[in-house]
Amino acid sequence: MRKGIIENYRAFLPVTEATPVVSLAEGDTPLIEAPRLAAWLGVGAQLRVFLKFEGMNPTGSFKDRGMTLAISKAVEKGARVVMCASTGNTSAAAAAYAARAGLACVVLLPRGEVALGKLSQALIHGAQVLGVDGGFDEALCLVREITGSHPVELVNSVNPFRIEGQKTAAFEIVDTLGDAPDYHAMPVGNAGNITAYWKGYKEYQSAGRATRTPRMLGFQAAGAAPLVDGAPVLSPKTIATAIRIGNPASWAGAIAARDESGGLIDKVTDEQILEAYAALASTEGVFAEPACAAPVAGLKMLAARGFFGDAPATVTVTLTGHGLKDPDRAIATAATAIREVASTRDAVLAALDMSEIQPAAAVMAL
Ligand code: AN7
Repeated sequence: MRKGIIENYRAFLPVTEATPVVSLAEGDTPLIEAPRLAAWLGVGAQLRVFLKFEGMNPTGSFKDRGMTLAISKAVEKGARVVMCASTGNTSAAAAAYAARAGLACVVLLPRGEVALGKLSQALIHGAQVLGVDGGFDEALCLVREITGSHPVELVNSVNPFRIEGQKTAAFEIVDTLGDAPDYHAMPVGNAGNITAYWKGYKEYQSAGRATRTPRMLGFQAAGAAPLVDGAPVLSPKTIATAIRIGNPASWAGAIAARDESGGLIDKVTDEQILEAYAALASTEGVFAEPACAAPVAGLKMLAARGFFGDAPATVTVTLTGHGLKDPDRAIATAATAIREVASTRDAVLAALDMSEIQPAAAVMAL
């Protein structure tokens, strides 16, 4: 039974008996082996690829892991109001967990740049939603300023409890595989999650639950790649709106994860992201939002460079959010579209491409 990440990993988290647990039974997400995607990546012969599908969390993204802890600790200290800036998923999680806890929630979003599903979540959970005339980085600045001078709890990942909760995804991967993978690939925006995974992998190794740690492979969108370019990006641009971030708050954490693990942080274009987004959905039936395709595209790029060599290895990929978050992008990207036909047998058959349809003889006989 899903009990939520605080109950599942209590010994590794900063909670006590006095902490009121606010949970929606997050975590325990599937780790799906993806052989058809591995073949598409060009590494099917030697790499086993596993997808950590974080879209299966209660609000459809990995943010729930950090939010259960951040909101539980906010309630423990007596907070009444929580606040965050967000490219969408953090606001959805904050609004949902605040509703569950009976707290008020305020979210600042970059106006016009948040995927429809995420906006609908913040609104239906009853948050006060403000669309600022600026990007995520400006919104986060405002939130830090306001929470610094008002009795309002900041629940962005600069709140250390968010990172603590998010590290449990690395624990789950090790618990499922029996040890850490050789490589772990993930998208990077504000860089809280790569910081959290690296912390989780290191802690599990120290606790004797894993014999090793993976090389961390982070991927940013080319138009929003400050960690790769080495300087903040003033006007970040990418169709992967979740990671349209120009000045990551956990910059140092991401660099430490990269360097301590012997990994890398690289960038992929929107074109590569969209190709990987469609490939993931069509080869494996896994629907993840565009940002999640950045590491998939990144693995393909590394494979083409011969990065993985010939030795057998295991790579896990975090798919951070569900594809249903951004239905507009799916419809715009899909190779097919809905077509209208009359409701007759002849019209339906005439409209279909029958070349791939080989009906069984018994069905034909009907
Ligand atoms: C699907 O919701 O920053 O590197 O405000 O929604 O930890 O920031 C979301 C980030 C990757 C990047 N994939 O994670 C927000 C927000 C998805 C995301 C990221 C986000 P971080």
